[in-house]
Amino acid sequence: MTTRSWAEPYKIKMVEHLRMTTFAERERAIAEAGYNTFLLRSEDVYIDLLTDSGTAAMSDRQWAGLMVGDEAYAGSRNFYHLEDAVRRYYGYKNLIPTHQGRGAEHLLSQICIKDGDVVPGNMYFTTTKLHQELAGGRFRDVIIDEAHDPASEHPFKGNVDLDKMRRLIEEVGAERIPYLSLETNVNMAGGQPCSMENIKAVCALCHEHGINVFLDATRAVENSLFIKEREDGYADKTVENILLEICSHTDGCTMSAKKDSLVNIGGFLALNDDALAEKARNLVVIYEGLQTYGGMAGRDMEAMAIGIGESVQFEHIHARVGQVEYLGHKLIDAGVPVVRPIGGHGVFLDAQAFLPHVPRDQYPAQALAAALYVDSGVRSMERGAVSAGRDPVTGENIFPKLELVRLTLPRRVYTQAHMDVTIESIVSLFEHPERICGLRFDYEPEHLRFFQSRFKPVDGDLVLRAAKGEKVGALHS
Ligand code: PLI
Repeated sequence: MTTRSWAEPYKIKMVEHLRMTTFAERERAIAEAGYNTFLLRSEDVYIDLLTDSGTAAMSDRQWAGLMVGDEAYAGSRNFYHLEDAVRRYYGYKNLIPTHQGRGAEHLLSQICIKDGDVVPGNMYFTTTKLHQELAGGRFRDVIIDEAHDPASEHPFKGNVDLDKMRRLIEEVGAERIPYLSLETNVNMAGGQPCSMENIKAVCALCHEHGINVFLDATRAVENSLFIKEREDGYADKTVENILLEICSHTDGCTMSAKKDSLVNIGGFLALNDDALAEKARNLVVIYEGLQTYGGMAGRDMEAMAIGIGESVQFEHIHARVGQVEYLGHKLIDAGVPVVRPIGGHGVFLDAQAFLPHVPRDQYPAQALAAALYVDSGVRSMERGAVSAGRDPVTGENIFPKLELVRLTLPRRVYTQAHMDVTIESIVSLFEHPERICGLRFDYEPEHLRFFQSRFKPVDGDLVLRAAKGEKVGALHS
């Protein structure tokens, strides 16, 4: 039997026009942006694969939900809809809404972490780690080694290494570990999932020692699909049930609803423990807003409640991850080095393998992201040494094993033709990598430097030199 194609379970009702730019315009734009794709104006971008955060297209039902926003300062009906949705799909008892994920991370870090504590996690995430450090904690990576190897085909590269966790408990004592931060579909590892078996085992180990486990549930729905597809015994379970099962092993979660939940803004902290939830409610009113809106408008909470319900539908999540896989497998077929297996929210180029002539301290991933933009107007993001920042104690640059460029797919936004244009641009760069030179810092802010840093090419004015006689950026130059 021949394999049949599948297509998206929606059709397009409204379009947003994109501005086409020339090669020369893009060269100028990236120079003005200090070779940092975060500093580009979105109007100068053709296909925006910077992030899947807050960039989803909402459904007609979500837009309709905006119209029933109850903008009362206290006790908005939309808060109760959201609370029902979180209880139904994630299973946690107490909901504390926040303006986005980092608001929830801030609250959790402040109520749980004491000076000198160690907070383990399955690889770091930028904002999560910074909030832990600002609360007096130190982050410790307990992910399996395979997660740091872009070529490893391990199906669950997000898994926690139980031995690393045991050794940490022995080394510092359980009383110095306020919680384990367990990320589903680990972003910095390439959108790699955890298995249910590992989630169960790591939660049992932590609970045995009185350590809480808080999920970073930002991409837990994508993780649930991978469990369904890859783990024995889950093929016949629904994504909805798998998500509930993941959460049932843990004590609460932080959530950036700007990803899985298909909204442009919003987040929450969810906690089973009433006393801890009370502490969080005391803080949310200081930093975010009243405990029934936490920085969101009533209409935003309604859109999120509806988006959560849509996010667990098999047809949706299958098409979402399927589009990422389409992009990834086409690049693999062309021999482009990418993180394997293809993750849930994006394709991650291995910049060290792509640009072997650019040394680590000339930030190959930053340079490759800039060059891709110049070539075709596709915006991607560095996820390597620039994102990792400096060691808070020594002040030295951290050089993580992974030096990646992330091509992140917004949900329900781009077509297969957009993917094909992206693939052609990357393949053309890969055919002549020597055209791309490294970068050096021109300005480096203190925190989360990847957002605002500025760079200069080490080799003259250009990050991407046209090969002699060849017209690069043929798409719209
Ligand atoms: O951007 P926020 O504040 O809503 O969420 C922070 C955040 C927490 N955890 C994880 C795993 C994230 O991926 C995350 C945000 N990610 C962004 C912005 C991204 O581009 O991946």
